[in-house]
Amino acid sequence: MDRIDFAGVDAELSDEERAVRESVARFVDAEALPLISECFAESRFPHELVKPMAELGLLGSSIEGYACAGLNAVSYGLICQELERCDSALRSFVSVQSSLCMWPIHAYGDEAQRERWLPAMARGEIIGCFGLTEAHGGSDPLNMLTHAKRQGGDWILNGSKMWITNGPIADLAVVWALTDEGVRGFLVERDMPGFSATAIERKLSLRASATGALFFDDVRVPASNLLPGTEVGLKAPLSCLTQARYGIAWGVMGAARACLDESLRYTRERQLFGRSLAATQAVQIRLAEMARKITLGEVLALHLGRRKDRGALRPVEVSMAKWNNCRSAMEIAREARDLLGGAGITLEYGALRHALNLESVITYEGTETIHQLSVGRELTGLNAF
Ligand code: TGC
Ligand code: FAD
Repeated sequence: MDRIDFAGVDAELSDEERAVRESVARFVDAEALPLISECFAESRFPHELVKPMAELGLLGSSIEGYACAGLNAVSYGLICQELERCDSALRSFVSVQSSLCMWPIHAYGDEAQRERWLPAMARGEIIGCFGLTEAHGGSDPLNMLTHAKRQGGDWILNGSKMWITNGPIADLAVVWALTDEGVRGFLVERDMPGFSATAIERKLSLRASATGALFFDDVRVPASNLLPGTEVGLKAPLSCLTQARYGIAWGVMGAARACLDESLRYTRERQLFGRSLAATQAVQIRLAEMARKITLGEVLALHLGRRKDRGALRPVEVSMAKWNNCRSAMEIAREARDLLGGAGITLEYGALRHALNLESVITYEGTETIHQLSVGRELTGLNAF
């Protein structure tokens, strides 16, 4: 079969959504997949892909105006899925740029901030990062130490952020800091005195993504760089996370698809005990299990996308999908690695690279436990955090 589709997901897409998916798929096959193993091996972010991604309209794709594509939520999900079919690092880059930087500037920024940043970010000329997590515990962001104090019309920012995707390559950081009024969002520019970023080296996961730490040492941030529309508190950063987590629910199904496709190719060709490995009952059951998880995950992602486009999506639904789809993708990637035998431990195949990446994906944007506890809170009405 051409494209695995046991629930008729393809037929539920509009022509425009299918066209978006096909154009991203062509880019991934022609330009991204040929680079990715080397980037992973060398721990290098493929910077040369930023411009082509921007030209395809993949940055801030859900935003109307400001040189953005104005696509719907399902199209954004399909973009994430195709990019993560290549590597979680590419989807991470787009998640952060689109959902965690451009989205809050659009939702909570003033018109001058939107005009200044969004078109340049859509063109890939400005790269953004999102600083919420701190070294002493990311699951509980309200526990943050980074703070901003008013001085005249400006703000003086001190503290640090850890595990920041795009941190070492970003021109702009959306930084969440404690103020006397509560948590607020600031736009911190790379060349502001006192701001620095370092790369986190020797990662075993997301090696093709640039991850770093951000440091703020008496950084003077003008009032014009405060996001004025944010309500004070965690609500604004959590609402950004809802956007990105939704994209992850789609994205990881791309990694899972890549693993199933590779397993199918390999087990069909591999001859053991006088027949193709794929002709054994045990292997077919394992492949069918992988297809079952992808089918359920994609149906859930599509359903959420339609609800998002209607404005009906609730954060707890996104928690359920992020948890379910990351767990399924991780199980599929590990299963695929095993089906490849010894060959599965090399970079000639994608399964272990995806499995290693998914260790980060199941942790960032709220660990699996955090999403389970959000679902538990909805079920019981009791807050266990
Ligand atoms: P809680 O009481 O739940 O909520 C406070 C207020 O916020 C509202 N809210 C949300 N609004 C929009 N979207 C959401 N997802 C929301 N979740 C909550 C909520 O309604 C409430 O509003 P109000 O009016 O009632 O005050 O807040 P809490 O402090 O109890 O939150 C607990 C918890 C654990 C859920 C939260 O702290 C959390 O999500 N922790 C995990 C942190 C996290 O996910 N960090 C991610 C950092 S960024 C990242 O990892 C990027 S990686 C990207 C990549 O490379 O792809
Ligand atoms: P902790 O919060 O210390 O959690 C440790 C363990 O405790 C986990 O298993 C967790 O599930 C568990 N746990 C926590 N609370 C409870 C509880 N109440 N009950 C039971 N178990 C619990 N952050 C950003 O702000 N921006 C980024 O761009 C970004 N990019 C990232 C990229 C990568 C590659 C990685 C790995 C992380 C990134 N993060 C980013 C940080 C990420 O969001 C955090 O790692 C994540 O939120 C978890 O925080 P932590 O690592 O401090 O783990």
